[in-house]
Amino acid sequence: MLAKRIIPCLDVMGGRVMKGTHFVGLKDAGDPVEQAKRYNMDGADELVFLDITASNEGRRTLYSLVRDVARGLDIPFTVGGGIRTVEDVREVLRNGADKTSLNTAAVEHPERITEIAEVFGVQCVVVAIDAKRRHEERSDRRVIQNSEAPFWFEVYTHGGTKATGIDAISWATRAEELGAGELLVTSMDRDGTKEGYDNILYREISEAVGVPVIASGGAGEPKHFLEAFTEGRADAALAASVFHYDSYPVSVVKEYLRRNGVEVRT
Ligand code: 0VR
Repeated sequence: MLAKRIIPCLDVMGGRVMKGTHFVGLKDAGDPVEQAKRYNMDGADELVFLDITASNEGRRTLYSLVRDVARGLDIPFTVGGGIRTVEDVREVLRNGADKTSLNTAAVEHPERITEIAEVFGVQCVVVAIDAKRRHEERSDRRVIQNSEAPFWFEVYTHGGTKATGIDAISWATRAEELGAGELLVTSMDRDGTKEGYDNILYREISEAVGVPVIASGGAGEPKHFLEAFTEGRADAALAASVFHYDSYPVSVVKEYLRRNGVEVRT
């Protein structure tokens, strides 16, 4: 089995790292270049940079900032937010990214996933899925039956502002068929709450696809990472708040995982 990856995420707005809860109430959480260097030194396996307002503002990603962040890194670097075309991908790769993540453009133009994978390879294409639990009845959706009321997972685009009616599990399998090399799945219900990952979401998707699944949203302590790998069967775990505010540095999380039998890189 491959080693599990720990991935800090920089949600960037106006050139600063921002962090909120459930995708709203964003507050300043530091300088992206400084944060990136700190995570690189502290043993992060990869770094994700999301320009979280780009799709909503209809503009492209902040290329110069991407370049400055990339300079301080020697780990794989994924850039997302506002990536729409093959040319956008070329530009972020030219500025130091190793992979790109697409959410809004992938939902609006699914053929882009294939186009980008054909030009740059599937290892470059991360499809980001922002999902939220919905409790109303929909017979055409993958309904999850557990001890609580039944629910399904709906895909959101435009930085969490637009509900699409699309079932997240079906979308995950379609994205894989189209050429996604990896899926970054964010639980909007858990984002910023520090209550733990929505492991039902990751387990459902991990069982439905063959590509690696990155769990995102809700990490608050080392135990949550362990649960994402055991209960959620995720391949990697991404987190923001828990690292930004230094509650638990990456190295501490990795040491905890190692002690609990999870293989992680040093
Ligand atoms: P934590 O729960 O603090 O670890 O956050 C993980 C993850 O949810 C966030 O880093 C991030 O990817 C959420 N994303 C977006 C956003 C937040 C606000 C507005 C937009 C977006 O488009 O991804």
